[in-house]
Amino acid sequence: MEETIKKKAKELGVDLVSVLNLKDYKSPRSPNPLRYLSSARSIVVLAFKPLAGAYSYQENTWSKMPSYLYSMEAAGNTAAYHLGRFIEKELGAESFLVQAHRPFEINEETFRSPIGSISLRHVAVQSGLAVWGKNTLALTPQFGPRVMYLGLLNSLDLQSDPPIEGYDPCLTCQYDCRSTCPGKAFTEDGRVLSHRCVKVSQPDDVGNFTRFLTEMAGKPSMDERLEMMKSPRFFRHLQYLQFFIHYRCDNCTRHCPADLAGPVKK
Ligand code: B12
Repeated sequence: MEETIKKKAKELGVDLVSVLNLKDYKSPRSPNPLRYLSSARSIVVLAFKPLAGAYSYQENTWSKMPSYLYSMEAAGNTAAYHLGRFIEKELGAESFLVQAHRPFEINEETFRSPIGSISLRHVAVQSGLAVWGKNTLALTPQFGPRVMYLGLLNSLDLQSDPPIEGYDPCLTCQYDCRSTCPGKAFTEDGRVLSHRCVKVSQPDDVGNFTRFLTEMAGKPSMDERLEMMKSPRFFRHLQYLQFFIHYRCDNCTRHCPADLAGPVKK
């Protein structure tokens, strides 16, 4: 059954696919998966490779996002939806799509450090699709961290794929992702401080828009307030809030040479 699902996933355009039985899923900070699908027993992890244009330059340009998040999210959701329907129609099970990104649940506890319904990095590592990197990303031998993960929780009792062995790209890596992080977001114990990462990587997001509004409210004259509203900064916020997220920093992903490390290549 695992092979049938993987074959179907590949036909639907998925680049990498693996399976994790929920008894092998460990992500202490994440919610209980049964909260999303009461019959859930396994998760199918799907990884999509961005178009080459997303990373063809050393610099991160504003226009990379369609080759990256927008296209992969649209194609990924479509593929995952069809795979979910395949699991339901052909294999008689139930499924739940674990989205790549937003929306995540926002409450008092998580609004400063959001938590996804399922930690896709934990599932990718525990099901042998990737290993943890020093950048806290899930590194695949094929594409390094440059993939987008989605998941399908489902009610089938599938057998987990084994974790990867013999691939530890950070051991010999010359790129110091942690100390060169422009947001100084990495902690000693291997976590990423969300607010520090977001300040640099998503400067147009809602938190920074609030700062913009506070600054504007403090301006003494209407002319100065209007000047702020006619600035590119305001329009960048507006575009971001209309869904067009722009990751202005992605150094830990862009410059990571994990896919060059070998020895596992497919
Ligand atoms: C919320 C979120 C963020 C938040 C918070 C990140 C965080 N601290 O978890 C912010 C906004 C900062 C963020 C930033 C980015 N994100 Co983000 N994010 C998510 C999201 C939606 C949820 C993550 C979550 O639930 N975290 C909370 C819990 C589970 O984390 P945790 O248990 O505390 O684990 C953390 C540490 O303890 C540590 N960790 C845990 N175990 C171990 C073990 C070892 C050995 C090590 C070294 C570390 C480690 O890693 C975790 C990160 O701090 C996921 C999608 C998803 N559903 O998984 C995408 C996701 C993790 N993001 C992703 C990406 C691409 C990014 C960015 C590169 C975006 C960009 N700027 O271009 C940056 C990367 C910053 C970084 N190096 O982490 C990808 C990662 C792909 C990959 N190859 O791993 C994901 C999986 C989205 C996807 N669908 O592909 N993200």
